Amino acid sequence: MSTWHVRDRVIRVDRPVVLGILNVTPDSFSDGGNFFSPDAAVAHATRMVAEGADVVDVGGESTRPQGAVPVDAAAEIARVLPVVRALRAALPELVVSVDTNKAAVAEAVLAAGAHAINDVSALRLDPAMADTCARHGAGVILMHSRGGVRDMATFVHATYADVVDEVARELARALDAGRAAGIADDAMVLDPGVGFAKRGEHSLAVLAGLPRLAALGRPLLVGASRKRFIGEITHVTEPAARVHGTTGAHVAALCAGARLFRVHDVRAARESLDVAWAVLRAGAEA
Ligand code: HH2
Repeated sequence: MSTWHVRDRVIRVDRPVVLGILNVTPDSFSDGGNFFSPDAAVAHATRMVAEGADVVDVGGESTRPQGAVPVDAAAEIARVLPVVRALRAALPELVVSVDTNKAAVAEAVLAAGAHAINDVSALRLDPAMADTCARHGAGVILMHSRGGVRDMATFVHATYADVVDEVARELARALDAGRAAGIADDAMVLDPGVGFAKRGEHSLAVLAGLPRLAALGRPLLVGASRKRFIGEITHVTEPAARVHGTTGAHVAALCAGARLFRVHDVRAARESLDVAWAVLRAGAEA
């Protein structure tokens, strides 16, 4: 059984692990505008934990496909730090990750007790990020992307000969960068970055290609929730209405080797993944 070490906690990856998304951004693609006050954030996190979330992932900067506006570190800290403090005070058992690519933000939230950093640039965009995570013994999600915050969710860098092979090589490079900075192997998990510098066909290919990414030796996390490729297949244009398509993506990803899932609709993810997991286990034991 593999594990994910996040500071003083060990998350057992012997069943699907669900990360509930808590956006404190004005412009995220599916739930932007819910500018969470710390009280509202605690209420939403409490609900997600009751529905089966193992981790809450707090994000203060959107990387949405059209018109993502980078925010500076001070503004991002002003959004996420009060929320991290409130979560740690109100829900001390909860594992908190923070979605950021800036070392200054990581430093502030880790000092306030966050457990993990979810870096959609896989340590690429801020040269101080790896060292910051290493110093705090933080868990790190290394997500594949190309480009900067403004264009990483567009198609300008979506040029691949073999998308699975190239994502594997770029994630291997990120793992090496983490190791070189002193991040423990068991603190890192890998994410193919569905929708990031990937057209629909690329997102499908990396999900189908998860077994090749598993060869890198770390647990795989998938963020498919409500994403564009699901709308392309189902013709559901409203992201918040893509829950059924999301369930399909989750179950397929689980079968292909994903073990951690970053989701908006926690209850749907928890129940569908638990049932799919029980079937897979029964098959493995038969
Ligand atoms: N997707 C988004 C943000 N962070 N982190 C990981 N590890 N994997 C993902 O696939 C991923 C991620 C999407 O970004 P955004 O447009 O900000 O929307 P939301 O946070 O609502 O998913």
